[in-house]
Amino acid sequence: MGRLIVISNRVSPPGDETGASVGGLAMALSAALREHNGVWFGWSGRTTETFTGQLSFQRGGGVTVATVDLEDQDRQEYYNGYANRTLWPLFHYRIDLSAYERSFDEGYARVNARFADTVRPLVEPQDFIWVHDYHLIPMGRELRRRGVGNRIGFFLHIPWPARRLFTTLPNHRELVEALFDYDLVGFQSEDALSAFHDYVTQEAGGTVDADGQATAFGRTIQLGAFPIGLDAETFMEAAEGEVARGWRERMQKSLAGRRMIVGVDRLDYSKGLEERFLAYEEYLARTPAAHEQVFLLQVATPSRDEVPAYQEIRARLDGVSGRINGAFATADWVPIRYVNRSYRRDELAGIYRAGAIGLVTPLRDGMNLVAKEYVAAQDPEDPGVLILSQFAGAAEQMAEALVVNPFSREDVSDAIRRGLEMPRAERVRRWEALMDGVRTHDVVAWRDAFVAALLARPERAAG
Ligand code: GDG
Repeated sequence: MGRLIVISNRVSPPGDETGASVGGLAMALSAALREHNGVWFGWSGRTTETFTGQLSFQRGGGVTVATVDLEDQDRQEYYNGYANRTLWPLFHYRIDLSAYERSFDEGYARVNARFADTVRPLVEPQDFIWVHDYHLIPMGRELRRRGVGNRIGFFLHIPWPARRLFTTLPNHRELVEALFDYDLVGFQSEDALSAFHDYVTQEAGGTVDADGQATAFGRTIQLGAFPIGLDAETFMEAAEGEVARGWRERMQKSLAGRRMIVGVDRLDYSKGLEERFLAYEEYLARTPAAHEQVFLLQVATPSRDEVPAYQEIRARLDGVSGRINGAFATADWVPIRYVNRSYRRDELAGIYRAGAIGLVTPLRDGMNLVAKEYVAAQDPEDPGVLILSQFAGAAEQMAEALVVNPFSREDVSDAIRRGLEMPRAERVRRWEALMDGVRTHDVVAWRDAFVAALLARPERAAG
């Protein structure tokens, strides 16, 4: 079998096991590549005045990482523009935030073509290629144009929007047509998959058969749902390590007998942080007995801060958390500890473990790995309770969580009360079922399922 070539916007340097880089994608992919003698290609994160297409290589841990620098204009139009100001909000149902500017389209097309030019010489006949996420939807088409006949799969880490929303995108048809240049297109959830089916059959005039083969634009491809999992083994090892233990003890001390609700997210409007704060406020308003007995620790790691909507959500959260703290705090109790910094993965494991509740309430999320990490970090004898949004892909797999509607303050407030009162036997029973799923459907199972489905596709004649 040939090598696995992974192409994604950003890559993690080899040996980055502490998880200095934030984002589920990075953590999942380094685990997936370790076993496949893989090459991982992407943007270095750096920009230069003019594009040179010069590759830099780093090797380590059985993985070769190849990166290329982009131009400043690429960063603005492709990364901050089309990827994060057009597609990200649209795919997370925020058409109010989605910007449709032609310069963004051009930047997106340009960078996909540049990536394809740069990666093309690395591709050998036996290799198979796995492209990741919304930044690189046209990559398959660009590679085909350059004569790549190898098997190419695409995986979307974020939701696929409902058809009526998706058609607000001016070039929606072109984007979907480009997906038909892959051999396999994978989604996180059945929900995302069925939204895509809907587009194919209702908008593109195509068909999808019972095995998930879709035909449209004169081509047939395989579709499937491949829910991403945690690098469970490594994460659990980290959770048992010294650093995690140190943080657990440090958190225990700082609880001072109080119970902690914990949230950990990239600071992103899709994560429902403002709604979460307001639901917690509702809980405090309805539950005077909880005052001084409970607090919410929200770690919100700053992200994409060159994009205006991210500056706005950050300012709003400062305002809302400050207002709630002002209204409820006492001389020795602050109801929300709101922290804008990042922690190492093993530190996070210790923090999760100290939380009586893991509060994971995105308004839309492809999967959400934090929900799985919270579960994996719990004490089997005395686990905490996961509260999970029905709009996270993870909800399809984690029915034993307290599943809530994140738009309803009352619903979330009720779940907080229920979680804090839940008897140990019920907590253990729910946790065991959740943990079983986290272990079975881990990142290795995800990779294996995707790769097997890709390799099952017939080979094309070389271009
Ligand atoms: C996208 C999709 C999908 C957070 N703060 C810190 C930190 N994190 C880590 C978490 C977790 C990851 O970042 C976040 O992953 P999520 O899955 O929750 O969300 P996205 O970043 O939006 O990821 C998502 C995912 O891709 C994978 O397909 O699940 O739906 O949106 O691992 O722990 N990590 C560290 N310090 C922090 O402060 N080290």
